[in-house]
Amino acid sequence: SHLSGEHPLHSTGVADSPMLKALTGRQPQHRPVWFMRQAGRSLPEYRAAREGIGMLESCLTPQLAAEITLQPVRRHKVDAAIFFSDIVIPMKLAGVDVDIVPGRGPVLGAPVRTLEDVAALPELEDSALDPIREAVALTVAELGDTPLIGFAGAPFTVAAYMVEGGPSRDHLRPRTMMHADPEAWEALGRWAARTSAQFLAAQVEAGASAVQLFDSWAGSLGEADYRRFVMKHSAFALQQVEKYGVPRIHFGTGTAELLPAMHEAGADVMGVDYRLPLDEAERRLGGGVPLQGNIDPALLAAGRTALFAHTDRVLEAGNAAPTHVVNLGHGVPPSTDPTVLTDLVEYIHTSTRK
Ligand code: 1CP
Repeated sequence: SHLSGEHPLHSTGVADSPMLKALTGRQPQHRPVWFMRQAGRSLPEYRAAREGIGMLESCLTPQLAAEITLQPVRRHKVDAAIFFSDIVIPMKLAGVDVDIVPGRGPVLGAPVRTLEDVAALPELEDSALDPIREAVALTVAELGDTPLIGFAGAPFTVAAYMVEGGPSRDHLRPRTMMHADPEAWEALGRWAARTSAQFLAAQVEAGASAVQLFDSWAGSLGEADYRRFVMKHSAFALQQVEKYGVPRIHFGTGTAELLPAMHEAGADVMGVDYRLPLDEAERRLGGGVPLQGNIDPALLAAGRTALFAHTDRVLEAGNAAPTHVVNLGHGVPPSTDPTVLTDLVEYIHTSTRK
């Protein structure tokens, strides 16, 4: 095996947890649930732990990253932890000038727009990932039978920040670059794919039992551009972790038209955003694909009655898939009342228990 003897996936507690069962198409004891951005500003204990400490520093301090990863598992009894980090961490560890600006997101010192810019990018040294390995090891030591999900940004989403130099709405510059300078785009896509693959591998080797590739902004692409300029880079990142045998989830927002291509890129489970009902997603995928999703984050603030009625519809639509991991259609909004999330987990567990 490509995993050490002590890897959590070798324990039956993790391997037969509801989360791992659902991710591998086996019927779980109850429908597993976790939330994208479950660690973060919705939790008072997160705000306390982060007091006076920058986002990147928090991610690179192993004890703190482990503690923040564990907080939502303790509080909400979710079926999986997601490693507390960020899609720009591999870039940072490679030596790229990047910071996460409060209230804004990742911002680069200098955008990457030409072939020369790409050629000047530093390579990620494997040893630079040691704080990540240490944080993952500390986390899984505390998690018991709850699996840890490792993640990385997909090459397009990562490259979108690099080319824009920061967050943007339409990702015009990277979409222009593909066509205007395909050679530079290709080189950047390969850099981002290698770097994301290394980040994923480090988390899996240190104890993550599943991975999620976040192509959050892929929905800004048409299918033709996705297939021509993006898919092979995501496929590379997914292929690099295939040898570990951990389930690979592939998620993006606004990707209703891209689901089959994103699945073909090499995913085992498809994440679906809140815009497309899961039964329709399953139909577009041709059946047989485990799904993850897709409670509308807006419903978290709509009151329990509306939220649980909406959840019932999501659970019902999820029956169209061989197995279903419940999640939101995108991240937990920072303003969310955390007691709503705790109650939602309990509601899902009780109403789906076999
Ligand atoms: O001050 C803060 O608390 C910073 C807010 C924050 C947090 C909590 C950022 C900045 N990143 C994170 C953690 C994070 N980022 C996780 C942790 C685990 C969890 O889900 O609980 C994960 C998986 C990410 C991944 C990430 N970062 C994505 C993909 C997921 C998604 O939400 O689509 C993206 C697009 C980013 C970029 C990013 N980092 C931070 C922000 C605010 C953003 C988005 C900026 C934008 O709108 O473009």
